[in-house]
Amino acid sequence: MQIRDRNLMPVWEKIQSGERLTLEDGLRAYTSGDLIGLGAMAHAVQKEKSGDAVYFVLNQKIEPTNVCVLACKFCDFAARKGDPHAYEMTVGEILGKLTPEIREVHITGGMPPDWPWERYLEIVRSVHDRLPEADIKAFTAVEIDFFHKKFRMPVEEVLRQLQSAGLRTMPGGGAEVFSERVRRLLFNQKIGAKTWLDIHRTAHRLGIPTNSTLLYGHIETLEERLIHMIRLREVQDETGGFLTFIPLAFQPGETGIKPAHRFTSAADDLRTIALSRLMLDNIPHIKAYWVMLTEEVASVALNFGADDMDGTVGGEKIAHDAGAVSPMTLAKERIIGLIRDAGKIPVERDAYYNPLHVHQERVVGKIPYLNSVPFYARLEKRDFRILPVVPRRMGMLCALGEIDAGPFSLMDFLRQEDDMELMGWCIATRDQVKSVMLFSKEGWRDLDGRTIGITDDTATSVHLLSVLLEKKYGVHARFERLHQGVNSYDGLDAVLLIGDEALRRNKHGLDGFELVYDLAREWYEWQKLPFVFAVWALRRSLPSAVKEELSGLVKGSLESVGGDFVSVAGPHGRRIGLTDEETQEYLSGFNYSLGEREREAIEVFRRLVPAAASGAHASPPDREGR
Ligand code: V47
Repeated sequence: MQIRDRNLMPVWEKIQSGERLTLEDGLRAYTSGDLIGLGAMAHAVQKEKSGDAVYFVLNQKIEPTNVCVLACKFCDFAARKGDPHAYEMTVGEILGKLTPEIREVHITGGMPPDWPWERYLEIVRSVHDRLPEADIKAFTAVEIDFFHKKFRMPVEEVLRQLQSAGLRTMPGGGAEVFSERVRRLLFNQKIGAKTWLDIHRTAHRLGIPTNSTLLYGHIETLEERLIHMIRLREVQDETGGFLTFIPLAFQPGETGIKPAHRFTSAADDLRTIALSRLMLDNIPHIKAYWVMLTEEVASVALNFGADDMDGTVGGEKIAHDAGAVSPMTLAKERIIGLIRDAGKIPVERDAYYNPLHVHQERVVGKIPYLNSVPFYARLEKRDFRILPVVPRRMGMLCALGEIDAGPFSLMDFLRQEDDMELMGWCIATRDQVKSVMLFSKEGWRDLDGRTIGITDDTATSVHLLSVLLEKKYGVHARFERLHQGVNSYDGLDAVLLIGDEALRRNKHGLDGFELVYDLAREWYEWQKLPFVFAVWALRRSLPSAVKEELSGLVKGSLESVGGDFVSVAGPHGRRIGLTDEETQEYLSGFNYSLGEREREAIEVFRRLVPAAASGAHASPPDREGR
């Protein structure tokens, strides 16, 4: 790590020890002359979260109208009704912009004085009907507040109706800068920080994940930028519903704000990306929005903390009306090229950041939980590209031939046994696991007929739960997929959580769910066997030299760790709130080598779970969800 500025060292030490950065830390980093050192710190954090992946989506922007009742000083997009450049699109014109490959439709625009509520619902419904596979990311908190006031409906009702029409996520626009001073000077008719944050909280509660933004590079101070980030971080602690943070570089445009007629400098853009990654430790992704940054700066930003390029962004107007010099749309191949040039893996995603396609060879999957860290101690420095991805997605990508090796969830391995071979390592428990937990309001036998929220992240744990319920306790419960990306457990009698989230909740509890069951312990008490959650496997068709190299690296990783788990996994543990002793104890509870007892346990599980025995591509036993 190249850090030349000594002032940055205390900040780096805090990051390594899993401590949060304060406003003072942020200011120290922002004002450091060591841009490269700052970037290296942010890049290290980015790699920890996203490995080598950089995400993009095939998306289309729809701005149904530029007619707007507000007159924000920084906005060159808005028009008054009757202005020569004012436009209002019909539903037919909107649908005409959609092409079949699009996976995300981003709808936002002006707020006209005379559109009825039904017109908005019709837009969302029609887009959803035309492209049911695409996720609709629509309406900023400013627009939601406008609907709430104009149509006299509670915010919750506005969101529920849009959700029923097909809205999946919300964009992060309209946040501007959470500073009363700036608001009064630049956008005094717009909602303030509290309303913006409350609307996002409400969306998260309803199972609508959202994005977040900061408009920087005009009259705001560095302190105001950092306070903005800290306020987002606080809400994220409560809800977990923000998917990404997008620093929007101000485009000066025609009407421009007096003190800022210039574009932001590349150095300021990169610093802001790096600071976003460092301050927002709980927001999974940072977006380098090439439309406002330019392609060149966005590409460099992929080594300064950003792991997301937005997408092809067909039809953007807001930034281009304000003088953005970037192209109107980027071809998919161009985005893939930019990401590769930055030394990263291009990963095509949906609006929830689920990976859909990986445009790279020799990719090794990484389960992004604490219990997998020891496998990667030696792997990260070699030629294999690492893609952190939840177990179920790893299985799906493997089935598409887009991941070559990794610790596969047991169910996924069993379904793909013909193409994959075992490598001799696994993630197996001895008796308890601590990170595959059922949080319940009722005891096991009282769960009959009740509703259990299940994670979409893994099939194995869901099948284990199902076997325990039906075959150990003789009860039948209804499974409902948890909303993706947000912690919302309304209306559920029990919740199955896995990975770091389960570990954290195991330590601190989950409000309202008093009973806590460890599924591996339940299995052990019943079968007197370990439980194998995942097995390392690689594609049979790989050249044997590649297979040997990879096996050697995994073996070397485990050997280098020995039993000293804190040396490699301490920082990860601290970041999720575990002491070093707790991390050591947790990881010592696993057996990483696939022995006789583990193989026997796999066979017992296979016999108990019909979907595993048949090798069929059955889905987990859920009834709802996407
Ligand atoms: O809220 C307006 C900003 C935002 C200018 O959620 C300007 O994935 C720069 O939020 N210069 C809308 N910015 C765009 C937005 C967005 C973009 C891409 C992805 C996502 C997402 C969200 O644009 C507005 C405002 O903050 N804006 N005028 C300007 N002259």
